[in-house]
Amino acid sequence: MTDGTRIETIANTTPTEVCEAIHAADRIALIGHVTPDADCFGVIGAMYVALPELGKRPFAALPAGTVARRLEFLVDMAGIAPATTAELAGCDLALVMDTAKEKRVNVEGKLEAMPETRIVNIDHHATNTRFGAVNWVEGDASSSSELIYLLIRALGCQVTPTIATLIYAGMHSDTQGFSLSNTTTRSLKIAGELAQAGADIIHTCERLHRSRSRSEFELLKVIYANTRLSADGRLAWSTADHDEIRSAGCVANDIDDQVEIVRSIDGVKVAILFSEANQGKVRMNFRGERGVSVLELARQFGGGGHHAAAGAILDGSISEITARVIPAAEQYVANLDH
Ligand SMILES: [Mn+2]
Repeated sequence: MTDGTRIETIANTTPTEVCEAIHAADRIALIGHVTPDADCFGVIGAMYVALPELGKRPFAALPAGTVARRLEFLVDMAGIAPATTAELAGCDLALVMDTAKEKRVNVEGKLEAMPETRIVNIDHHATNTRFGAVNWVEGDASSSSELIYLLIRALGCQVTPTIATLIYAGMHSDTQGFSLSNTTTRSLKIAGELAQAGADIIHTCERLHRSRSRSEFELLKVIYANTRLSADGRLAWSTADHDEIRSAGCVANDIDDQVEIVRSIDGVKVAILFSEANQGKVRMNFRGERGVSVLELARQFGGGGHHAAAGAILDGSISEITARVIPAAEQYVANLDH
């Protein structure tokens, strides 16, 4: 190359303490968050496949009933056999990944169930509470999968086609196909390296985007039909109550990124999906569009997450919770200065 911008290789930001903790361990628990998404399965799956190369025994925490149908292919691809509570408690190290708070870990009995285990916390949520003995939090990483790619490289493990596919799935999903504001030069470069390593991008994208069940499709119809827009057009929200979710044939695990429907309207700065998969508990997915942060809004209701994508859960019915949250959200968008 003779002119133009110099192309730099990716700097590996993996802290040495993280590699040291893994090298020193024997039995390693792999833990993600409740209602696990593709980023969660990407990191658990990739480490599950990578660790045996270092002579380590991986144990994946995946309590029964927590895998969404749409994402089962990732668990199958990694060949994950979920660990028992006793196996998790017998681990000397746990990698808790993609999980902002201790109480969100997808483990029966939470971390109290494994009191002897050292915790390494690896995450990209800005609100991560740094609950580990070692904490690696990069709030501007596209995904936890992006960090796990760097970790696997730092550990000197091979990036097999299976590992590359799992990591690609996590990155693709958290960036909505490299279309959101968390898409960076680094994430695109890593995506290129994953393609080079043999990631099966076509199959992954087909599973993630073009493999909806009829039930999931029925739920989308409900969410489209229930979408509302504020008078100024800057706030959009939709709802799916317990009966609607059940009538569609869906369960809690099927609520994932349907808020994308709501945010897709031109001019919307804040989008919210209210869903009541578990009766009496309303989950809110907040999305900020066009540079707007929704983190403060989610925090008003005890939630957290990222600037552009956050969540919260409140007790009550959909009508009670929307009556509380919509006025606050309208106020929030009214105060935006752009
Ligand atoms: Mn994530």
